[in-house]
Amino acid sequence: MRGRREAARTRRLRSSAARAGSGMAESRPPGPQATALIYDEDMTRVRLLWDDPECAIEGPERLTATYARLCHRGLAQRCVRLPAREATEEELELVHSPEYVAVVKGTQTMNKEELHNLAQQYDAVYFHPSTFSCARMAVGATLQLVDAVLTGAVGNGMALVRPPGHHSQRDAANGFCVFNNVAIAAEHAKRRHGLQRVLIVDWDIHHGQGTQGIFENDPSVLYFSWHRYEHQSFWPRLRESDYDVVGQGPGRGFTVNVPWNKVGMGNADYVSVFLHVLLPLAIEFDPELVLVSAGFDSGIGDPEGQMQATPECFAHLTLLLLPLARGRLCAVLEGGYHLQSLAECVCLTLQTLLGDPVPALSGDPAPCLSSLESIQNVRAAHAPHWASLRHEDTGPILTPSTWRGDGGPPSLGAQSTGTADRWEPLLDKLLSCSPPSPHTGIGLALPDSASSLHLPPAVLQEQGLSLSEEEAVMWSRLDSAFMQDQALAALGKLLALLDKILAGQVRAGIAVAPEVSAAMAVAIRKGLSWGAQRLLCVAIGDLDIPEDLRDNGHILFLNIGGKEQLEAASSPTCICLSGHEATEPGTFLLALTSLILPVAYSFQPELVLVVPGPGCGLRSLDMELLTRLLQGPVEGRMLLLLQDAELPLVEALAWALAGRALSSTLGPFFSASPKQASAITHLCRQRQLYWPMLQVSGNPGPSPG
Ligand code: X5A
Ligand code: ZN
Repeated sequence: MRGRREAARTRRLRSSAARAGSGMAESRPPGPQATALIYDEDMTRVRLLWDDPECAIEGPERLTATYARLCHRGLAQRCVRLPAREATEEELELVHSPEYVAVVKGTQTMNKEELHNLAQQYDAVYFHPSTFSCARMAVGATLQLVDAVLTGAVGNGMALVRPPGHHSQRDAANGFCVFNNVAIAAEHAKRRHGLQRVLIVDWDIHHGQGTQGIFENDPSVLYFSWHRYEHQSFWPRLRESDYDVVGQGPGRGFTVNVPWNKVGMGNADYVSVFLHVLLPLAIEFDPELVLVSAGFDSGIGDPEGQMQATPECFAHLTLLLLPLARGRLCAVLEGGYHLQSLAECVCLTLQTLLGDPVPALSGDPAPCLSSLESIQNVRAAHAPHWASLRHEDTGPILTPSTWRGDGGPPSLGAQSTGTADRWEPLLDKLLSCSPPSPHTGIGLALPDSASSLHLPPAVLQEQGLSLSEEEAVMWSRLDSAFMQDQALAALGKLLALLDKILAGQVRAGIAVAPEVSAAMAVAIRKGLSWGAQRLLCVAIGDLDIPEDLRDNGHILFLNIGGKEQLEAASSPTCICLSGHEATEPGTFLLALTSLILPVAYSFQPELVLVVPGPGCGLRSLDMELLTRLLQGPVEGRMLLLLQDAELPLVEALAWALAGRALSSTLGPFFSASPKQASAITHLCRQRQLYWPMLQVSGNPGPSPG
C-alpha cells in the first residue's frame, strides 16, 4: 500500500520536475545528480504590520534579494525547479499539537489588534493574515524537497522559505518561527520514507532550541547546532544551549551543542568545528539524509550574529557535508538578516550543491582561543557517547567560571551593532566582486589503451608532448636506459597535463603512470620549476619523497600508511602516519578529519598532488572521499597520480573531481585501533604549532621539535 503511494508520488515529482525544467534553456535534466531549488513568491506575503524593532529584520526582501542574486548569477537556472505546496494539517501534526495548529489557523481571520495580542504570548514572534498559509507553504516546500531527494528525482537541493522554523516548538511559535519546517521534514523522512537515521545540521547563529526539544529523546535524529551564546547572555539565553546538554534517555549523545562564547568567529573557527566535532560524529552516525537548517545570520555582516565567516565558508561547510548520505542533502533557509551577505552566502551554498569547485577560504587559518575551548568542551562532553572521540584524552572540561570574562566583558548581544558597522567596508568589497568565472574542466593523462571509460562531460584527454631522452632524464633523474617508450609517453602526458593545470587551463586532473613514485617526483619538480610556493603532496602507501626535494620549504609531504621514517619525525614539512593499518577505513577516516584536512586547510596549498602508491590499501570509496574533500583547501586544483593497475579507479575519481556525490554511503562505522588513534593524536599535538587547524583544545601544545 505504502509502496504504491510512494511510487505515485515519485512519478508526480519527476513529471513536475521535468515541467519546471523544460521552460528554462539551461536547466539540468532531472536525474540523480540534479540540484533542486524551491522558491515561491507566495512566501513573501507575510510581513510585520506593527512597530517592533526586534521582529523588523525578518521581512520579505530576504527572499526577493536572495532569489534575485541566484538568478543574476545564473545559479537558479541550473537547478531543477520544484513547486512548493501547502503542507496538510496532518503533516504539521507530525511535530505540532492539534491545539497549536488550530491557534495559528485562527490568525487567518484576525484583525491587526488580535494578531498583535496573540504575538505577545510568544517570544519574538509576529503574525499576519497570511502567516498560516505561508508557514504551511514553508513546511510544504521543505517536504517537496525531501521527497524529491529521497525518491532519487534529484541529488540534493535547497528551499528558500519564510517564515523560518528552527525555534518553533510543539506548542509554541518563537523567534520568527511558526512551524518547524526541518523538524517536520525529519519526522516525515522517518515515517513516510522509513529512514532510520537523519542528521540535522543547524548552522544558523541562533540555537534551534525548538528542534532540539522535539528530538531530545530520539536517537534516530542527530541534531547539531552551533550558536552565539556568550555564556548564556545571548538570545534565547537558555541553559539548555550549552555544550554539556547532549540529549536525554535513548537520545543521549544525539544532541550536539557548540556554544560560541565570543562574537567575531570566522572561517577557521567554523571549519574547525566541522572537522573536529561534527564530521567525526556524523561519519560514525552514518545518516541516510542530511537536513541543513541553513540560517545565514552566522555570516559576516549580520546584525544578529556579529560573526565574520565569509560567504565562501558556506561553500566549504556544504562540501564537508556532501560525502554523507551519498550527497542527499536538503538545505532549508532559516535566518539571515544582512540582505547582501545572506544572498551571497546562499549563492555559495547552492553553487557547491551544484558541484562547482569551492573558492579559497580567506583569513588566518587559525581558530581563536574561545572557539578552541568550545571545541574541547563539546568533545569532552560527547566522548562517552561516540567511539570516534573515545580515544581522546580530552582533558578536563573547563567550567565557564574559570575563564568567563577573560578578554573583556561579554558583548551586549543583539543591541550592539558596532561590529557590523566596522565590517561594512570589507563587506562592500567582498560582495561587490564580480561573480566567479566559470570553472575550467578536468584533464586526463591516460595510456592509449584506456578507452571506453564512462567519464563526466567535457574532460580533456591529454595527447602529451614527445619528450627527448635528455628531458626525461632531467625530470625523472632516472637513467634513460631504464626508460621504456611507454614510460616516456606517460611522462610526456603527465608534464603536459600539469602544465595546463599550473597555467589554469584545466582545473584538476588524473595522470596514470607505470611507476608512480617516479611520476610523483616529476610532478613535484615541475610544480617547483613553475614557481609554486606551497605544494601539498599526499602520498598513500610506500612512497618516499626524493632526497633532493626533502626539506624544501615549498613542499609539504604527508605520507599515510607508508614505512616508518625516522628522519620525518624531525622535519616540519614531512608528516608521516606509518603502518599499513593507517589505511584501514576506521583509521583513515579519523586521519582525514583530524590530520589531513586540518593540515591542508592550515597550509593553503596552491596545488595538491594525491598519490596512491604501492601498498595503498584504501578502499575506492575512501579515495573518492579524499578526492572530494581535499579539493576544499586548494580551489579544486588537484592532480591525482595513479598506477597503471589502478585504472578502474580513474572513472570514479574523475567523477569525484567533477563534483559528483560519492557512489555509496560511508557505511557502518569502523573505529580506529587504540594504537593508531593515539599515533594520530600524537602527530596532531606535535604539529599543531605549525598547522593551527590541528588544535582541539585551548591548552597550548608542546613547542615544535
Ligand atoms: C530564525 C532566526 C532569530 C530570532 C531572534 C530574536 N530567528 N531576537 O534567526
Ligand atoms: Zn537565526
